[in-house]
Amino acid sequence: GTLAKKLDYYSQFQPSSLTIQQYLDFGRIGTAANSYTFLKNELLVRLANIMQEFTLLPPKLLQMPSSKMVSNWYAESFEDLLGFEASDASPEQVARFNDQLTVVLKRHAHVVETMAEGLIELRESDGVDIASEKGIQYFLDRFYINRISIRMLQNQHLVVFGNVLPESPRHVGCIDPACDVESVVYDAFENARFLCDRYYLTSPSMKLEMHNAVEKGKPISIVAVPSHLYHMMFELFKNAMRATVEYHGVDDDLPDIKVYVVKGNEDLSIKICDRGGGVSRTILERLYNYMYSTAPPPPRDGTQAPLAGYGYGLPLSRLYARYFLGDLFLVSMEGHGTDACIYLKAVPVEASEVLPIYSTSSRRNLTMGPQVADWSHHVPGQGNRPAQS
Ligand code: W6P
Repeated sequence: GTLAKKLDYYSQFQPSSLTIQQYLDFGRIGTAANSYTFLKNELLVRLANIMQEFTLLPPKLLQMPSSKMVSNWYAESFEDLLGFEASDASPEQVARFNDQLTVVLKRHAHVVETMAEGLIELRESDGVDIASEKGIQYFLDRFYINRISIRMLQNQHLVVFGNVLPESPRHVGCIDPACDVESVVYDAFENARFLCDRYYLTSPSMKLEMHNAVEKGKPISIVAVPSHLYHMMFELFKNAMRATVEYHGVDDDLPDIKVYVVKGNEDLSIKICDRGGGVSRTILERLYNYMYSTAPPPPRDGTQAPLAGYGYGLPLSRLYARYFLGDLFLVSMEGHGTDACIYLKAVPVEASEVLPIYSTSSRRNLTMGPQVADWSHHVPGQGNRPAQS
């Protein structure tokens, strides 16, 4: 029908990636009318690009009730926004648009949990082969970074031109032009520590070292979305604390979690080092895997949820880092401890959105069947397998 035609149309356009600087400039000197005109098109483009990929998921996953719900939310929102295609940028239309954005944000609030339900349903009904698992991993990374970007656009518009209040007078939308990294680190640490104390009745301390290599001796501030940085730090602290307490035991002295924050000319680097015994490389790989990390939600009956369940915390944190061309790595030494590193662009004109594009190559990545191995190695339990053609 017309929806499918519009999807085809809008998915032909590449999303326009913005830099943090552009978000900042637009929030300061842009007009509601311009923002509206850009957004009503850009949201349709970003929605269409990811909705096309959605249809390439394994059919078994698409049939799960939860996946269908998510897919329907996207279709509804796409249709809702199509309603503004031909509208002018009058104050009345802008106001109507803002109300619509609020509805869309709310509709998509629980997409992550609902998709996770879909994966559980799939695993319980059928089990997943390696090829599907790879495809699902590839899709979800793109799907969630697309979602982060769409919510960023909507929030930014609603804070600057709508009636959503900013976090502080300094904020431009959800961007803090002078984000104090030290206070975000402390905030995340204290909140993780609160959970750790409640669960284990003990918690490790933090030793924090800040080094501003650009303006020596000055506090470190960057242009950033503080909530994204907080999300990553909170997640990494919970994991580091859990590993530390479980490895050393609640009755022993706990080694500090060491944190280094360095601002260079190009990068802001953060390293969080725990001595929680580390993990093997096999397990490390699984920490980012949506399929492996999908556990049924913790009981809602008052029994305590574990401190860090390796839900989607790590893969999503890595996406928050990558979203503006940063990254997140874990380096572990099994038997000793783990270092978690976050890199963020320190220069706002270089922090550019990383957005998935629907294309022949994404189609290939999603629909490729199982590939024949082109490296030989021993697979435990399977002996030496006969060569395949
Ligand atoms: C661990 C496993 C982990 C994940 C993320 C951050 C820190 C740590 N420490 O042992």
